[in-house]
Amino acid sequence: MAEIGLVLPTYNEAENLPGLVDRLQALPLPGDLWTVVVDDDSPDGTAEVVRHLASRYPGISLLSRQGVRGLGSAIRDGLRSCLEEGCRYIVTMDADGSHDPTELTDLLHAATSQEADLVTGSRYISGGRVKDWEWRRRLQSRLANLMTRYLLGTPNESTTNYRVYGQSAARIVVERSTANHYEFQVESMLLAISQRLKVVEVPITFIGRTEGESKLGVSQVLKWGTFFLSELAPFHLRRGKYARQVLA
Ligand SMILES: Nc1nc2c(ncn2[C@@H]2O[C@H](COP(=O)(O)OP(=O)(O)OP(=O)(O)O)[C@@H](O)[C@H]2O)c(=O)[nH]1
Ligand SMILES: [Mg+2]
Repeated sequence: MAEIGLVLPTYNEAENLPGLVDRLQALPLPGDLWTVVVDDDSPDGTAEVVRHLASRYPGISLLSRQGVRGLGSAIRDGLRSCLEEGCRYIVTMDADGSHDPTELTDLLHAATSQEADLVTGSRYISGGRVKDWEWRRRLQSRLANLMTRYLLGTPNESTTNYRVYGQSAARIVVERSTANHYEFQVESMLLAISQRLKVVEVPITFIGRTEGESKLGVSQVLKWGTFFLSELAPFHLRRGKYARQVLA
């Protein structure tokens, strides 16, 4: 049984995936690694790249989905697969090289030594950084995180996909989350907080992508904004909403 599950959502990441997987496989990890790449029919042949990688390394599987179904739904399906596989810790990260694999050791260490239910990489605590991003993306990300922190009660960082889920956090998110796109990160964080799970932030250095194209377009930002507004209720009402989910 694999101790550590890894979810890599991909849409057109054929150029980025091999280098990332090579680096991940070379890491000294505290348990066996089982990787699931959740690919949405990428026209650039990402699925073929995954099959090739699976022939080189053990414990790599491909979850191939029809149509472009969104980052959030890809992560949810990946978390579900890892739970079915019996993974104790489940790592989620972007496949475009923005998340440095060498920092995974720090995230996993926090999950084990601090008994955290959810560890999130954080660009916005001491030691965290953003590299190679133009000022517009920096501002967009900073504002999004400040808004969710001060108006929804999340930690300093709630929008990154570089995380380690314990089994209870993964189960709650798989069972209760409904967000299919970029708003999934905030929704899953809110679910963890509402269940009083222990969330720990670990500083990371985020590196802007160098290959391939961003999928975060205007329509995704609008979806995120709509989700944010729907959550923007007085604190007691919001708690009421999540509390009802607990009782259901
Ligand atoms: N399966 C799947 N993966 C997706 C989808 N949208 C994005 N991804 C993947 O999710 C990760 C994050 O997406 P990015 O496009 O890098 O989004 P971002 O990091 O906010 O923006 P950039 O770094 O500027 O590109 C990458 O590994 C993408 O390939 C989707 O609809 N389905
Ligand atoms: Mg990216």
